[in-house]
Amino acid sequence: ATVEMDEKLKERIAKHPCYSEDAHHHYARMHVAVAPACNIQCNYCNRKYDCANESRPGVVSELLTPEEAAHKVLVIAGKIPQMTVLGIAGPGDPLANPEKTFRTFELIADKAPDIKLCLSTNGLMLTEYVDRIKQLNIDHVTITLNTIDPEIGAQIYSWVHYKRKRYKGVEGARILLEKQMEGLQALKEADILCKVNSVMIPGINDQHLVEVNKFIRENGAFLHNIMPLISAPEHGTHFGLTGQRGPSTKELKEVQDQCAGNMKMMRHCRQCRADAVGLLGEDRSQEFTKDKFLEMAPEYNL
Ligand code: CLF
Ligand code: SF4
Repeated sequence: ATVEMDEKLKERIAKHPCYSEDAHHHYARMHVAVAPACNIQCNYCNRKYDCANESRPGVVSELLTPEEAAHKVLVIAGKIPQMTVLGIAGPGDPLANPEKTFRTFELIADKAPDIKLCLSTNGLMLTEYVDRIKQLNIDHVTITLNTIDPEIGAQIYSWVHYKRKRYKGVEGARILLEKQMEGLQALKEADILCKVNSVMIPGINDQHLVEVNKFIRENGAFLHNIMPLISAPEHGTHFGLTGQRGPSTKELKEVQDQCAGNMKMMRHCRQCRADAVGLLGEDRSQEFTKDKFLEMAPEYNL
C-alpha cells in the first residue's frame, strides 16, 4: 500500500515545477495578479510591490480582474504547451481577496480543467476557505510560515487584521501563528499538498528555522522552501529602512542543509513575480502584459 501511495504522490507532483525539482526543467507555471488586498503587515513588505511571501520584493505586477485573468490563462495555455500550473500569489494575499481569487479559479477549472491550480497564502484565513479550496480541486497550497514563536513573530509582523480588528505585536503574531498552524492541520485533513515558505531573516529567525522545519514536518507539510530575505533600502520596507540584511548564499545553504534529511527541501525557487509566466527562472511576463494579451484570442482547446 505504501508503494502505491508513493506512486500516487509522485503523479500529483510530476507536472508541478515547484513541487518537483525534475518537473521544473519541463513544465511551466503562470501567475495572475488578481488579489491586491492584504490582511497582515510583514516587515519585509512594501505594499506598492508584490507580496514578498512568494515573490521577489520590488516588483510591481499589473492587476487583473478575474475575467481578464481567465482570458490571459487561456491565451498562454494555448501558446506555451508546457504550461501546467496556474498559481495565485498576490500581489497581496489571495485569501484576503476571496471573491476575486475563487472567481478566477472557478473560471479556469471550468474552461481548462487540466490546468493544476495552486495558491499561496500567509495562512490567516486558510481554515475559513479550506472546504472551498478542496471543492475546486486545488491540490497545492503554500503557507508562508516564518516562525512558530509569537515573540519572534512580533519582530516580523507589525500588525494582523483579523475579524474586523487590528492586532499588534505579540498579540497579532499569536493570532497569525495559531491560524497558520490550524491551516496546516486543515490541509492535512483535506489531503491537499502543502508547501511551507519561510523567509530567512538573519538575527531574527535564522536559528529558529530548524524548529519550524521540525514542526511542519510533524504536521504534514510536503515541502519546505526556505527563501532569503531580500531587503534593499530602495524597496522602502521596514527591514530595508532599518538596515536588516538578508542571508548570504552560504548562510542560506547551511540552514537548508540542517533541515535536509528531515524532509524534502525546495532549493530551486526563483522568487517569482505575482504575474510570472514560463519555466522557473525564465520570465516571459512581458510578452503577456495586459495591452498585449487582451489583443490575443485564446487558442486553448479543451
Ligand atoms: Fe506559483 Fe508558488 Fe504555486 Fe509555484 S511559484 S504559487 S508554488 S506555482 Fe515556485 Fe516561484 Fe518559488 Fe513560488 S519558484 S516563488 S515556490
Ligand atoms: Fe506583503 Fe505578502 Fe506579507 Fe501581505 S502577506 S504584508 S502582501 S509580504
